[in-house]
Amino acid sequence: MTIEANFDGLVGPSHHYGGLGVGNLASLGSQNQPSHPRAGALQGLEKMRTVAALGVPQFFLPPCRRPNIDWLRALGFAGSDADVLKSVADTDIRLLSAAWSSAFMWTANAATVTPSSDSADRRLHISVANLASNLHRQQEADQRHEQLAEMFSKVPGAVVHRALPSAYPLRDEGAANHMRLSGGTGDSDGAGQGVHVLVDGDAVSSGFLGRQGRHCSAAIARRHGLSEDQVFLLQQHPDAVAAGVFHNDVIATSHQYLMIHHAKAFFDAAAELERLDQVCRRSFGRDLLRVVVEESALSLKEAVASYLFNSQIVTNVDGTFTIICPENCQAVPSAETLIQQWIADDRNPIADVIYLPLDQSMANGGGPACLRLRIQLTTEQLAAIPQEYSIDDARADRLSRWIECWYPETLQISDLADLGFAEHCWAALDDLIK
Ligand code: SUG
Repeated sequence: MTIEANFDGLVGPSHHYGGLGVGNLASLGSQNQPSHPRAGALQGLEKMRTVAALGVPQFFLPPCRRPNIDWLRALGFAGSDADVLKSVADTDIRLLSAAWSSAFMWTANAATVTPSSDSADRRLHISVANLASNLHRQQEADQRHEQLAEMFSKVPGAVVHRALPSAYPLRDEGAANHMRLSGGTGDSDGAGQGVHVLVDGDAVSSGFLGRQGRHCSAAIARRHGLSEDQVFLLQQHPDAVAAGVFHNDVIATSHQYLMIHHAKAFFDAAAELERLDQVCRRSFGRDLLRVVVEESALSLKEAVASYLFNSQIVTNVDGTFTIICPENCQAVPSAETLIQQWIADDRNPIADVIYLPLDQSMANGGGPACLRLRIQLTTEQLAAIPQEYSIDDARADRLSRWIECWYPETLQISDLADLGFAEHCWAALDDLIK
């Protein structure tokens, strides 16, 4: 029996809008706007509560330590901590923003996962992402490895791999470019193995390349012991990348045997998608329900504006699915129409929709699915995750009090030069992890 658990990143106290996300239109559009860290963290927590209330195991990952003064020192800034902050603020505001980044909150980018049921050695493989495309995100890899290695240290069969070398052809954005398809929750440790789709951005011939390299996809599949016929290496459509689709999870989604993707999600993939349908049928003894959304039903522009594909799909206790959508979907009529069509369609397991306000994350290009990493675990593995990271009402209440106590209501980039605020953020983390 395999159970899907969700691991969400807590939004950090220095959540702000630095305009740093490569190819990410929302991030670029919000640059230098005041942010609301307290509201952002409470919105993320509310999503965790919602998922837990549906009966899905929910965990949180604590924020990374920011500002990252060591990183700034490695870039040549010297003196006391106050000197370092002042000179970076005077020299390059983007570096200051990067050192304070709260982008670790989007844990879909933290790692790629292969459950024990799918790997040749029957181990649970977790590969931390190098996030090499972005100045502000590459710093996450080491701290994330430490965090996940500790969290999974007692989990039977788990191996947490270090990030791939930080080279551009190996750029890796984790599960945001990975879809694991399976026959259903209960059957993946038996006959039916998961089928894995890894999507890279190497098909773009000029300008900005997508954030995942094909070499990365192939390396992850090898390292995780996936057999060739279980793996599909697809490419993002260049038109989608140009329209602001900086990760596959902005244009495609999947949960178990349901895969929903835009007609322009993949480049030159008709034959591979046909093979995918056949391999899934063979692997899990049922058809993959592949729903293709045509441009006439939802344009690429509307897909990016609504973030419909970044909705989070979870299994309800009765086996039906709930789709958790960002409120933006309600403002885009064609997205709303599609959601209602899926719910009304008897073949589609989506039975319900929940809309969540996530405007603080959304303004930086992060929807519900960006905020979580899915890990499929056996019951034995699930029981070995330290309980202090598990979300139930009591823990959510405690986290909510911690956020109210430590997080500023409003933050401007100019506040990031202040050593007092840096010390406040470090103390907040010490208070959480003590
Ligand atoms: O990497 N935004 C993130 C959003 C990540 C969304 N994740 C998924 N689609 N899975 C990014 O672009 C903005 C930070 C800033 O501009 O301050 C940022 O990093």
